[in-house]
Amino acid sequence: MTGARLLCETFPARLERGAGVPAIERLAYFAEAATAQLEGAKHLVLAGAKSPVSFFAYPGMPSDLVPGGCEVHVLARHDGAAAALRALADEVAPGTEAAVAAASRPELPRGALTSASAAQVIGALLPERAIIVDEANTSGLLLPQATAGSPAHDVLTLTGGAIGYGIPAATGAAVAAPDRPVLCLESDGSAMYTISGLWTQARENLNVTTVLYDNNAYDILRIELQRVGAGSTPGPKALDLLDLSRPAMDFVKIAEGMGVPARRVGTAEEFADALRAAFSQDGPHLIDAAVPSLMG
Ligand SMILES: Cc1ncc(C[n+]2csc(CCOP(=O)(O)OP(=O)(O)O)c2C)c(N)n1
Repeated sequence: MTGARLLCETFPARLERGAGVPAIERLAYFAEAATAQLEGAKHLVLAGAKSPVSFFAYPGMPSDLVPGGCEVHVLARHDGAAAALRALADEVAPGTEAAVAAASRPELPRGALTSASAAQVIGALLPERAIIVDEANTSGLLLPQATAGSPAHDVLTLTGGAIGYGIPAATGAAVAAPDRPVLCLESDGSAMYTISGLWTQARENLNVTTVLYDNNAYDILRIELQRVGAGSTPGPKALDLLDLSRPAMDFVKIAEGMGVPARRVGTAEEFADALRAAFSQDGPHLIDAAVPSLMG
């Protein structure tokens, strides 16, 4: 199948990936990046996916991400998508297997904890057969590269835009797969929607490690506010709406108050220590990861 590429939606419900698994590119969240990924495509074959549109509508930019002149073909709706793809592959490239990702892990970084160094630590330490629930939002942008060659794992993401999915989904995953480590990557604003799920994790002694990306902000909304062209310098009222530091939330106390052991980390080394410890002990843990906002 010369020139064919496998892409999945930006927010797939579940994606298997990692060493030994066919490497499937995720369509990028930001419209410009997604447009670059799709540039030059002559045919877009949809199997269980809808034709891609950008998450936000930006003035003067098309929301439809299909490049001009590209023909869209609906191969299958959700049901039967895998079988339809297999049949298509057998038809156009019989006997060919998809290339799989090679095993490789990032070096453990040192120094300040940022979303980039946190991603490297996760890629370096991810256990076998982990289930990652990804609601890291802006703090998770570099995660796909850092974990591409980690041991095979599943990634669960929210499929729409309603935040607060991460803690309950991780709780459910741990109930459904008690023999697998669950890593919940959760940003502070989203965590607050469903934080009570931590209590369920403690009560049921579930193997969930929550990394709480504590950037004190609704950071993606700060970024999108700039990108939609709502003014290059938003006023103090607009900025205050997107600030989570007044008062600052103490996620260590919140977690401990619900029976989940917790620790705050501010360097890559401390984060690696805390992650190792959490993976090696039964039951839920929360790591309050102090990371800077991407907006500075
Ligand atoms: C249920 C619901 N309420 C509100 C929103 C609007 N919203 C979109 S992103 C976001 C903030 C996300 O902030 P956070 O989880 O801290 O992640 P960050 O952007 O800082 O990485 C909000 C409030 C939403 N998508 N869903």
